[in-house]
Amino acid sequence: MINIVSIDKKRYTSMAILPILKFPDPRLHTIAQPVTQFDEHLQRIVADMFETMYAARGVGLAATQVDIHQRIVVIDTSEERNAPTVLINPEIIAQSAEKKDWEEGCLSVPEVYEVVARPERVRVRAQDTSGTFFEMDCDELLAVCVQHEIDHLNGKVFVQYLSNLKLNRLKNKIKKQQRESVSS
Ligand code: GNR
Ligand code: NI
Repeated sequence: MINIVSIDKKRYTSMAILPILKFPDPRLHTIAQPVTQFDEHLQRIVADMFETMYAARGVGLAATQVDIHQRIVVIDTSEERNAPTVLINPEIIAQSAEKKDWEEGCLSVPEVYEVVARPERVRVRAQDTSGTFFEMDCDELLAVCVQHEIDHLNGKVFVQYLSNLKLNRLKNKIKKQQRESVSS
């Protein structure tokens, strides 16, 4: 007898932890394309992105970071890690004039934490996995995270907000670490 249930399980329910691109990988500077197909393939990408984000203990992940250049973001800023949020084709439609400093980190720039000033509050418009539009008001870490992730979709990594001096120091430090890890 052919077991259709197990075939379905294989095709639709197994998730995967995807490799995360690391700065200064040039693919991190790709501008992601809008999502136009709200299908099973999209749901698979979203499920894999959640698994990857939770495994890496991140509060957000942009598809760019896993070398998928479509406008897809997953976020969970909850303490309990039980508030998964998907943003497809996200856009900031309003932002506060007030800015706030926040110490940011990034799964694509491991062990680097630097302060970035961004609008304190933003209103974001996005689609869910079925293509339905919604809007969300964000403050605190969620506001920081949404802006950080939309930057990724536009090919921007948070360290690009640093002064040239700091960014060059960081690039040299990463090069040195890479030389050391090759020679050891
Ligand atoms: O896990 C993450 N933490 C974080 C902390 C402060 C500001 C932004 C972030 S996002 C980051 C995950 C990540 O790299 N998303 O792109
Ligand atoms: Ni990041």
